[in-house]
Amino acid sequence: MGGKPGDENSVYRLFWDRGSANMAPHAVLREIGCPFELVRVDGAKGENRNPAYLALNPHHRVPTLVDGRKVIYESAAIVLYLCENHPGAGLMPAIGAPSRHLFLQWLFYFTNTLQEELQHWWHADHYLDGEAARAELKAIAERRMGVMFGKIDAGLTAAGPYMLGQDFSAADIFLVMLCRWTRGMARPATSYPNLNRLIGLVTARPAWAAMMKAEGIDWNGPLA
Ligand SMILES: N[C@@H](CCC(=O)N[C@@H](CS)C(=O)NCC(=O)O)C(=O)O
Repeated sequence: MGGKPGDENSVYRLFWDRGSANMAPHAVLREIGCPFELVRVDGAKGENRNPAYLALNPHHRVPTLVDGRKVIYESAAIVLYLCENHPGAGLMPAIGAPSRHLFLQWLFYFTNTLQEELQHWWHADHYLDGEAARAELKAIAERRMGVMFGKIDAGLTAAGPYMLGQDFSAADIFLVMLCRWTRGMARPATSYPNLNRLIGLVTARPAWAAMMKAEGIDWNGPLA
């Protein structure tokens, strides 16, 4: 363990910040059970804009995964990459498997639709000037997420308990990461019964619990 980026023999290094988009890749690494190192990038201290980090990820966001000479960012891409590298972990249906298309559908939906609304809610200041406009954007995002969660919950009634029915996958981990980010909303994801059941199943997994412990967070932690 302990190789540097660029060292072909190094283990995975996940650059992370507490409770951020690294949660899903982090939990996936723990599900896989492979060796990895965590490198904290404390956004509150501006460490995501340090030159060394910007050399890895010029977008100054977490997470970033370093795998030998390869550097990859975007949480859903990292999840997919890890699942592909470790097919034996069974976190993603194989190419040609009956539910492969649904895995891809949900992972992409979560990252480019639901996660985008969460960006509006958490970071309205990135989009608009003025408190009133930001409050309006947050309210619209929350309303739109309510519709999305309602549909996801209804789908889970018809075919749950996981997004792929009986089969747990990394898409569930990704969804539950996003669900935690709703904890400050009037109607958090936990208020949808089938979604809440899925959250319970995922958060009970040792890998999820270990990820939360390592990041020093709990489900209802402060909205920081
Ligand atoms: N689409 C990206 C979003 C990552 C993201 O927004 N990360 C936030 C923390 S959750 C961040 O690093 N923000 C710091 C910044 O934008 O400077 C992903 O899923 O990896």
